[in-house]
Amino acid sequence: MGFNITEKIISSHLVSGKMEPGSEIGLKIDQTLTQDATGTMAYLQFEAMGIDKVQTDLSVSYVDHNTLQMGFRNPDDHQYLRTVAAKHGVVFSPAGTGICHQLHLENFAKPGATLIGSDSHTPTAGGLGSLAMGAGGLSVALAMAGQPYSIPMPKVVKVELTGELTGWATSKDIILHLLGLLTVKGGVGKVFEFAGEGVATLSVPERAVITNMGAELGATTSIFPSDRQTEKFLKVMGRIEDFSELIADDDATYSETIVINLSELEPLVAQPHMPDRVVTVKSLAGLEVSQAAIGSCTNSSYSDLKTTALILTDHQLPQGVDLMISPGSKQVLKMLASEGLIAPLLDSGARLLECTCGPCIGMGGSPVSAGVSVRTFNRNFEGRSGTQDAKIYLVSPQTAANLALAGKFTDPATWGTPPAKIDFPAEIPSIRHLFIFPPENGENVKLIRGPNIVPLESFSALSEKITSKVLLKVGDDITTDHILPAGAQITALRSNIPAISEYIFSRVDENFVDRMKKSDSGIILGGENYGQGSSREHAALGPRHLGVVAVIVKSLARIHRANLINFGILPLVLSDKSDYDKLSEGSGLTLDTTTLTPGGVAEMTTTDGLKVKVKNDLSEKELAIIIAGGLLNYVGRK
Ligand code: MIC
Ligand code: SF4
Repeated sequence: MGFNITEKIISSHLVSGKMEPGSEIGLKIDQTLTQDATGTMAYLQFEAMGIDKVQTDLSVSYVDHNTLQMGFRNPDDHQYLRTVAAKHGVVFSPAGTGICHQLHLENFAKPGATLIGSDSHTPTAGGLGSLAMGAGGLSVALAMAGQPYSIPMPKVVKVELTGELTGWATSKDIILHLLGLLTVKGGVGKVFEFAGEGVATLSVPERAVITNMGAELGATTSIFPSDRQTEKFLKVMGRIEDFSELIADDDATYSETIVINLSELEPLVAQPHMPDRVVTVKSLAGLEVSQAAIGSCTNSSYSDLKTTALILTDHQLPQGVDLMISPGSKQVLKMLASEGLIAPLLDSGARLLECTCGPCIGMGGSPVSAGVSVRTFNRNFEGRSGTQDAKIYLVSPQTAANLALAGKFTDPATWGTPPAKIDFPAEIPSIRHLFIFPPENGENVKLIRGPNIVPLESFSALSEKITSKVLLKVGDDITTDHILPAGAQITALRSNIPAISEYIFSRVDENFVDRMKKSDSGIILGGENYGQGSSREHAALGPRHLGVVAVIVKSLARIHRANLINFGILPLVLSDKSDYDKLSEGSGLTLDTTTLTPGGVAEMTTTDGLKVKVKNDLSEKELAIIIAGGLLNYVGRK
């Protein structure tokens, strides 16, 4: 029987386990990436493993999240990242060079390679045929140390694209359509593999929009074949030697097939506050818009911004509409500049921001109170923009530009004729001083740790008996942005766990941290899809620092589950979901942890004698990691 693309890459990287859906597999990792907000922890953890040089083919450290330099914190982080990269053989991408996923796609991603990154949108590189997954920083550190990456063998879903995009529909609308269909929980344990005649009509950057936002489905990753489009992209990027064809065998099988007719798609929008609340743009006609933002790792490519410039040419934004544009990389910016496309952007009244994550992670650009902001980003969680009551709508660049010009939602039928699809120029202007490549031998590189870099904490092993209380009860779809909010002030503390822990659940319940401090330990009770969203391991490290010993939920998101295990917090799932209603904040619970078995069911007892059955889907190794008090204890600190 033939292989699909996912199976081909997995089989050529399989170090342990069987390729049967659900069973744990270990994969050799060819490339890693980190970004600054998760990177400082990842490199501190890598240092703790005592390895001189990264063992991967390529590891890159990007600085794109915390680029505001208001005070010493972020600059200290950047300096540490630069020196630790040089010391251990990691390529360094300084602030302003671009957004990690856009840069990785342009410069380093390879068809057929495995990539893990300490950022949930690492699957962007799947647009070029990499098997690219988001992971916690510690998992990335371990891969840099040469250890395999463990995941449950995913199911592979075939997404067959028929027809061709027409009118104002874009690849963003393809992924918004899928999100509307499957919801933010729909991709758990799955890889979405794209196939069908429609694939050939999409360029690599268009494919990357889809694989990027596949993360919002909760998917392990998404992937496109490597074909003529891939070859063309790599050629333009001056990397033709990285090209190899990668397509599914004719007799490949899939766990299910979803068919999308591209010709039927129209502009779509995800409404506040979840990326799966998808409706047509025209259905919202009349809704006033006060802000628009074009950029982020989802939609900041050359073609996205050139289309934007063409739409804005000879038009003026209405007064009171703020349009922010952040190019994905200096390369994109230079391409736009060399074609004279910056002038129409500026003349329209738009603002040009740095080539960074910027407003996507709440680093400036917050909307006005209760404002409506249309953004080409991938997340619209409540409060993430920095304005708690703002309403964020996720759209394509084409839609954002048109709505900004109108100052309100309008029917795409009134937008006129869309600009022709943008092709790459045959040649791109060369750009120097992008990356800092490490020396062959980093032995003499001096590591610089400013005061913002706080040493790692050691955690104790799991105790044999847990006697604790539910100190917080939350509902379904709790995101890591709820657990640890984004925003400049908080994100600047990513290298300082004691300080950042003060913000755990701060926007959900301002007394949670106080309650934790008054108790020796605590338990969090959650609903479905707990911990969805970002890969930030601080959403596990912070709770662990405060004394959280277990989270008991209806279901868990993949990366957050792995982060909980990495830091020795028990991820437990209620066997009977109705027990959720029987427990409340303050419920006392005991658990004899010696009764835990991999994949087994254990019994917890409440102080009123109620028995609550909890299952775990832990492998033997994962349970051993938790018992050791986390992954660093398990692998041994040097
Ligand atoms: C995000 O989009 O939420 C982030 C910021 O890029 C995160 C990583 C982080 O919190 O540092 C992600 O998606 O993993
Ligand atoms: Fe940056 Fe936003 Fe992309 Fe996260 S989703 S990597 S914050 S641009």
